[in-house]
Amino acid sequence: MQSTTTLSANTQQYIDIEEKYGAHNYHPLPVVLDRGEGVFVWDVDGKRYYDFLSGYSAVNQGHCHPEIIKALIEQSTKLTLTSRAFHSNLLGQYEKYVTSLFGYDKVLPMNTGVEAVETALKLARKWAYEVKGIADNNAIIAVCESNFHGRTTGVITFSSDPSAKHHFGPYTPGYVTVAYNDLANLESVFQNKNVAAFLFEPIQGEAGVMVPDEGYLTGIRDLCKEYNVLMIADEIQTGLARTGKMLACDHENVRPDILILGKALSGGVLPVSAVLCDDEIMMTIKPGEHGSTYGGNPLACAVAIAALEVLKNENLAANAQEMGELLRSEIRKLNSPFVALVRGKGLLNAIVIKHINPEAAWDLCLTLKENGLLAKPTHGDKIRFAPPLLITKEQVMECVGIIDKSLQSLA
Ligand code: IF1
Repeated sequence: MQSTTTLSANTQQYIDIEEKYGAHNYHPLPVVLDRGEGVFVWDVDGKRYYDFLSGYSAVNQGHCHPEIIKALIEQSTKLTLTSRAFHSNLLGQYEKYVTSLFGYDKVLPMNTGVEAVETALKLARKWAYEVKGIADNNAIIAVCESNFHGRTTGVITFSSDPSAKHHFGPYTPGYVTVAYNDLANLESVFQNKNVAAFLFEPIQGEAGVMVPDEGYLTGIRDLCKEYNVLMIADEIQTGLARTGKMLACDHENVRPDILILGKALSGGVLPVSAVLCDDEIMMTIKPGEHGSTYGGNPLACAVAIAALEVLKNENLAANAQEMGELLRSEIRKLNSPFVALVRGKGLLNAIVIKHINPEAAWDLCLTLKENGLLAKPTHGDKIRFAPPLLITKEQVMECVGIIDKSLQSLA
């Protein structure tokens, strides 16, 4: 898999120590970073790169955004954790802020993305039994083929990726898989009265940035309403300005019943996730029935408010929309024989590499790295291009130059 890059002894020593003492659950690009600012990261030898992964879309606001870091530093000297056994002066303030921003009655704060997904699934089941009237233990949640919602034993149950679930069984019952971007299939599954909810990604990230047809989100909304099924949008990756709107669902002016946020909710500073919904759903969970030690901690609240303010104040959704269009059209203009297609929305994009060498996408990423741009291949032939949302036009053009030069050396 490793191809011909020579690494400095300095870089190699960091990689070696990870290799020796860390679990081998990742296969990173051979670059060791020690600093980030805006759209840039620097390696331990001082070389600067454009970051085209943005911490898997957690760093939408750019690395070490001064406003977010200021909130982090100020709050960290005052109070970081109370647990939910006590109140804090920031939790209510954050809850009011985030619910009014997204237009829901209530929020349930968690930490990582997958915890918020698990929270949404638990809410959907409670609602199914206590509001919809499904017989206990009979609720079914519909999910999509090729979904990615995280790594817990519960969530991998309904993954269709063998590497995510092989030998991690036994799996959990209560899920049915539908084809993505297929409303007819969804409606046929909704004939089962025990279907309580439909969990989906407005654009499938891990699957390779699969953008559904226009009208898919509206169609989901209509079907969920018609069949009394909760519409659960996992906007952990697509939300928070990444696709050119505050939420990807905003592209079709659709409001999910349950909204899941994570990643950029903290601008990449610490794990902060959230589930938003109205009282009819949220109030089914009573004290003691769900929670997390760190969920809603005051440090996270301060950081999340700052991170959301940056998205709004810097108009990052509009910039993502504009820069995304520029990036896709400029890459298409390169007319590279090795780029089968470019797809995406806003700054959530992927190219599909077409080459006789099955390692070409990996090799291209190594060349991009040499030329000063970091991106990571997935599923062999796809490369995600998702820079921080504050990237400028000049920077996009410079990156297209790097991509052009790197594609040419692929030959
Ligand atoms: C990894 C991809 C991105 C997510 C959606 C929930 C979660 C994620 C839509 C869970 C997480 C990650 C995790 C990361 C790889 C990554 C990813 F390649 F898998 F698709 F972002 F592009 N819902 N996505 O995308 O959130 O618990 O991780 O906070 O290495 O697993 P988490």
